[in-house]
Amino acid sequence: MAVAQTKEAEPVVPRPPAVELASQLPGAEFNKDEEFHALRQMLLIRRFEEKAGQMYGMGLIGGFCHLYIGQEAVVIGMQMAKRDGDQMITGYRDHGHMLACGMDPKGVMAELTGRRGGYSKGKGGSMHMFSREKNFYGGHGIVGAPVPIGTGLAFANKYRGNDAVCLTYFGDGAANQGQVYESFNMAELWKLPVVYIIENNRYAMGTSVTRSSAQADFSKRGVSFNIPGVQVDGMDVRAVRAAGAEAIAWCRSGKGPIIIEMLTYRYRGHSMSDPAKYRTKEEVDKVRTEHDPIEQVRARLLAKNWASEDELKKIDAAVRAVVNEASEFATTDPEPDPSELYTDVYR
Ligand SMILES: Cc1ncc(C[n+]2csc(CCOP(=O)(O)OP(=O)(O)O)c2C)c(N)n1
Ligand SMILES: [Mg+2]
Repeated sequence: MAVAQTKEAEPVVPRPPAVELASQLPGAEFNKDEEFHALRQMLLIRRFEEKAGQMYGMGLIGGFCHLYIGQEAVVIGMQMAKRDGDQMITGYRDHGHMLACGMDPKGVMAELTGRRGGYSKGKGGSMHMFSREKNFYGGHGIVGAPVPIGTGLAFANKYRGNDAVCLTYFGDGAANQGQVYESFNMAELWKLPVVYIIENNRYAMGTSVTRSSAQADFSKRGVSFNIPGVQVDGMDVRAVRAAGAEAIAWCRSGKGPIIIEMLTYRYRGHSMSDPAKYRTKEEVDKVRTEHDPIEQVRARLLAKNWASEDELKKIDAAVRAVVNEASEFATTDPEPDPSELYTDVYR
């Protein structure tokens, strides 16, 4: 009996009609400052990741490197909704999350190239960076691992009686893991302040959601545990911010965990070594031309006469300068001394 039949491909960025999308909620619109802020932040991630991809191609970055291009609105919208003191944790597609929480692009890029000035002194690489200062708890190569750890961070918040919320990010593939549901159970049982953000980019490595997931509406994955969920257009930074603000307020008021499924898309392969032959070029092009999160902001700024093409070009140039400075640092900073092999390790 064949059990692993491929279902019909679903439309790009599916939006089941039964689900209320956050972009339709009042308060989803951005003012001028917010539009500019979102544009700069998302561009920083986009240009940083493009540069990282180039540097990987030149052999300057080794190991694994998972780019976040296409998904920028998710982390930036959530960042705009959170407040200082709230924590963030994610998997290996993590450069965008680090930049979003204000980590220095130089330190992130230098970690990718394995240099002393990197966030893990050049010894961790793409998937292993942390910043206690920015409340960023990694950076985890193990699929699903951020979920119990993020739940533990939320437990600590409750135990300590602070009112911080932990934003716990994971993918559609990770959402099929057992440890996720053990975490859900504890989080609801103890009413922990954790927002579970499922970044549904429609693929786990080369496997599409429709081939791998019995319940592909991830906002419903908390039903057995009484955890509410909402499905959000993760390509629209305004929708993300609006849903994020509601979810964070829910947690902060002591109501327990909540799930946000972000409908998003990654433009590049799973990692730099993935030629992405499991999907068509047309599929990628369709999302890029119709849903790109950065283009959406640019178009609104122009339509509202809040910016001219020239001003937008200047913003892009300024962001590129920051990224170039980071790559310059990451290629001139020395590698760690060999004696560092024996530091920061458990024996
Ligand atoms: C426990 C574990 N199993 C398998 C892997 C290999 N692996 C790395 S990424 C990945 C797919 C995860 O996909 P998803 O959760 O959708 O995240 P995305 O890569 O799309 O951001 C797999 C299976 C791993 N790193 N850890
Ligand atoms: Mg995925």
